[in-house]
Amino acid sequence: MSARFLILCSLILTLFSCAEPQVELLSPSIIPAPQSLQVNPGHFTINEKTTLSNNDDFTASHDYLTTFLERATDRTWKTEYSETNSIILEYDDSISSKEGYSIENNEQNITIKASSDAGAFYAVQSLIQLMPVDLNNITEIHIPAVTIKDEPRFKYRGMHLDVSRHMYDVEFIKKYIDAMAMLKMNNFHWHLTDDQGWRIEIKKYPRLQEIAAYRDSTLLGHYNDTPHQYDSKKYGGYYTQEEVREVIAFAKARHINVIPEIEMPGHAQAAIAAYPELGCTGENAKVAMKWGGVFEDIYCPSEETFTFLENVLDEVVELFPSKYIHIGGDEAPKTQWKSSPIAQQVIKENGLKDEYELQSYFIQRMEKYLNSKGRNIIGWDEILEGGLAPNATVMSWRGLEGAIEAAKAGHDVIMTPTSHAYFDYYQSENDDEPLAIGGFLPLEKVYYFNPIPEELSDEEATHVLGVQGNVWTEYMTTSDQVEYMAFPRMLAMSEVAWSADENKNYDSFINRVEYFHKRLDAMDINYANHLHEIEGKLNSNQEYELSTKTLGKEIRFTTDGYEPDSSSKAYESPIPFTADMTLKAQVFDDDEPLGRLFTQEFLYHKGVGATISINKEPHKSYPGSGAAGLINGIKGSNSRYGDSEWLGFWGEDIEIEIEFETEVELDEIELRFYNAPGQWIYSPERYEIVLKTDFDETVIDRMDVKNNSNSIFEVNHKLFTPKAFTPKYKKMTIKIPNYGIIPDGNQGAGNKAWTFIDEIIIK
Ligand code: TNX
Repeated sequence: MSARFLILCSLILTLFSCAEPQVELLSPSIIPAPQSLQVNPGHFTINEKTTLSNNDDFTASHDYLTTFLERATDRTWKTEYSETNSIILEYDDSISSKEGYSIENNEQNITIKASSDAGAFYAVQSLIQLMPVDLNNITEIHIPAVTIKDEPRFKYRGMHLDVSRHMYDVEFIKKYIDAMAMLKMNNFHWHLTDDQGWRIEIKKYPRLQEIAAYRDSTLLGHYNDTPHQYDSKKYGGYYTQEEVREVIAFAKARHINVIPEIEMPGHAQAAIAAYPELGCTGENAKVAMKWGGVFEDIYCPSEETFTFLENVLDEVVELFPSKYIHIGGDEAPKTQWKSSPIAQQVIKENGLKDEYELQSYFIQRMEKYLNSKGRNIIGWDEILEGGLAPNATVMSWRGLEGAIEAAKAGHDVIMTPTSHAYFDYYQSENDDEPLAIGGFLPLEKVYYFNPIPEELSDEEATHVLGVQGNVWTEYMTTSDQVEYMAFPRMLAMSEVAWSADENKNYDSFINRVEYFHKRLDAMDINYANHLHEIEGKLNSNQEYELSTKTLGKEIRFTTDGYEPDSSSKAYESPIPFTADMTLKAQVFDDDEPLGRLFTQEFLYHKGVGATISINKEPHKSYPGSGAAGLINGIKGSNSRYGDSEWLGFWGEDIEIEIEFETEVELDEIELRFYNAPGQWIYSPERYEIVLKTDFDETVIDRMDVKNNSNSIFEVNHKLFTPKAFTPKYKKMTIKIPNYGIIPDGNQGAGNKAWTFIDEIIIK
């Protein structure tokens, strides 16, 4: 709309309505949600005359916007000032947050204000998200009139990527960084070295490129599938220093800092394979070919090792301008140090108590070196063990405890707990999800992550720099797979990192994500879409409730085994469960089915509706649906022990008591246990079932139960009852001792095992 037309309009507006052509405007759906956004009447139109004006303060933001506009409008944009029809980037030092900005967008101009280029850059990201996704073949871009005032909640907003387990080309790394920029994230944590491959060129040590960068073979399938099988293919590669520079420059142009991670003293098997003298055993290790385990090979704390690491870090520091250098520190097994004369000598000479203090000595020494170069270290939370290095920032991954301890001691922390930030975990309970490491972290759980632990005072909480999503790539062989696991969870994490807590609303987020799919499609990102899926839960009246996250759609269902279609019954109220049944349901948008078919089997066995209690509470992280869930007629998933059915107990002996409403005859009892040694979960080796009538007890005692199955272990007991007399049982007790301590040679050796149980099927 021209300015003259506008003036004319406003003159006559009170008398006549203006015959302005109707413009379809998007309702703004920015991710991460801004602090405040007000939609005003009208819109701004970018046409062939629109100009872009900049003051000299903003370079990256201006360049990014120019490139975007040139692509979108297929013309060159010179920077020039004009009073109207202009996109204006303006310096405003009254904006106190350096990453904050405002956008005032009206019929005349779009005015972006910020007090730094970073703020202006984030304004540009918001502005782009106010435009339609598809800008092809349109001559004018209409942008709704808005007033936005925005600034981030946290100053550290990160995404991590493991390129050791699998490696991705530079083009992909840039794509990942570009998506981060769109989501206003500002730190890319590049996990460059690990047991399975060293991925950064270090000129002084050519064997890192020749040997450490390649493994001979790779584990096939999941670590829990035994016996292990391998693909017998050489795999690997590394980023040259030139490529690293290219990535850093690309990120810098998007206000993203790149933090390299060089792992020490553990996760060092690849480096030790190249230079065996760095290890403690003198034996020739090979670059690791499998995952799941913590590898025993560890850097020996010799002067030779320290020189090596210092030389490596010299090249790293030269390449990376980042204030932070990540030096790992996680999962450093102490076995080799215990029997190494060199390690023991260092312990003695430095008056250290044990190998934990040696780990701390190691990290502190490297910290001192990096501090002398003007850099600070980040380490995983294990660096707390044996004493924290004085200036270290802690990345808390095993839970929040590490972060709490470090923040209380006055250290900065970054929150990245497995429970909310591990994007290598499954995001859906569907059995046909692509193979993943395990766990269960749906979008909503990421979204509702609260990074400030209650245990911290306001003062201590200022040490929480921010949050980060981690993408460990053991099971992500391709960049497509990385995208599938990272999106849309990265969107949720961006909102955790950026948006004010009081502005967070999952329903609003989901609607924005739905629209965002178009944006991700345009970027050719292979996101996972679980939005139109159905969730079900049994309520306390033994009725099944269905729900879906997307609004304004219908759920249709059947209970006869047939797939629902647009004429099937619409779900309006909970479905009673009074007999065996198969429930199938699907979301429909009018006649069109969306998402995937939901199927739930119900087994109406004799335990359903009985009274149940357990002597121990299940672990907080794996509560299933409580004791009642063990006899609710729904079996736990075959592949997600973190679902709403399985109950997990850590190291505890449990005793379950079931009391039937009336006395019942029993034919068969089936118990189901989960078994995943890779995740420390062991089905029990013995258990006892006691059946009680009013005057008698029958004991079924099973010892030395051998379990050779993977994942689910089902045991079935048929009860032989004499013909003449059929006992009726009132109560039943099941005693399940924990498996005990995990034996040597296994994942988690020395720790207590987990017991997972679901559905006691009583017939
Ligand atoms: C633990 S998180 C690791 C990684 C694995 C990851 C898999 C951390 C510091 N160490 O080496 O890839 O679990 O989820």
